[in-house]
Amino acid sequence: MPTGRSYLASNGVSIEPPTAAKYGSHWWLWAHDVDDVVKRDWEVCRKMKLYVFLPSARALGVLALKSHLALDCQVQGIDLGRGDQLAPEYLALNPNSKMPTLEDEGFVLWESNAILFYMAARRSETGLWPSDLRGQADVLRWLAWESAHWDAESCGMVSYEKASKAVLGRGPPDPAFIARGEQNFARFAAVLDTALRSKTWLIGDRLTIADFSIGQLVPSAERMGLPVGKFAAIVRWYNQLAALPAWQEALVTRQEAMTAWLSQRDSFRGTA
Ligand SMILES: N[C@@H](CCC(=O)N[C@@H](CS)C(=O)NCC(=O)O)C(=O)O
Repeated sequence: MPTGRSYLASNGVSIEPPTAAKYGSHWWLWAHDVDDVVKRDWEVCRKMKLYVFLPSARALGVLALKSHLALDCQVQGIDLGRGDQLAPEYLALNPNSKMPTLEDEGFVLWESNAILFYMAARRSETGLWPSDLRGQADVLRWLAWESAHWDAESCGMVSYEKASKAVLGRGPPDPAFIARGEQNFARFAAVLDTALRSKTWLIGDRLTIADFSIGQLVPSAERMGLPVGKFAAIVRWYNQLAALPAWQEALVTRQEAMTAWLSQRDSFRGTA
């Protein structure tokens, strides 16, 4: 609701919205007083905004969840190869100079698992963030496991060495880190596989954000040569996740973005 702060329309005109006191719950009447451009801009301004490098694995889960929940959320692409994450305006949002970052009417959130939680909790009726204590604890267990082990010590470690370093211009892959990531993958993929043998989804028969969080690294793990196919329960579970229309849509978006990014980079380097 516009409550007194001025609003800069796309045509450069500064508008003082009415205060809540003046229009009360009928604040939207004010919108009828302004032209269409301003109305449209006001809607954009009220939307959530998600900053992502679309080709990245960590963009996949948040993009898929956004579509799955039909959230009104603007996607703002950033280019990690060009260093957008180091721009002062971006650093003011995310001092880690990493993506994804979510902005919602002045509230800024980073860490993909926190973003998944925030989105799912806004649509509590979907149950993607469970309402019962044990369900919540179970999801939190898997989100923590994803951050600490699946991402940082295995899938993420290998893909950082094999792919991200090249994107970010951070030198050649380090074989020692790749070997350690591969060893860790064998250990943690076995844990995940065992957990999934007796269940449809990670916490039982309910789809939750734990599935979105852990599933998002599976396609890049395969691309990085990690032996996902050896783990039958992971393959069965991931195929089920990938069959969700929102997941399909996010995969296509990501693939198109990756192709475009690679051809732009190659033509910039004169190798296309
Ligand atoms: N734990 C973080 C990890 C985020 C992350 O590592 N993002 C990478 C994506 S490739 C990034 O933005 N890297 C940019 C950089 O390190 O400069 C999350 O889940 O959001």
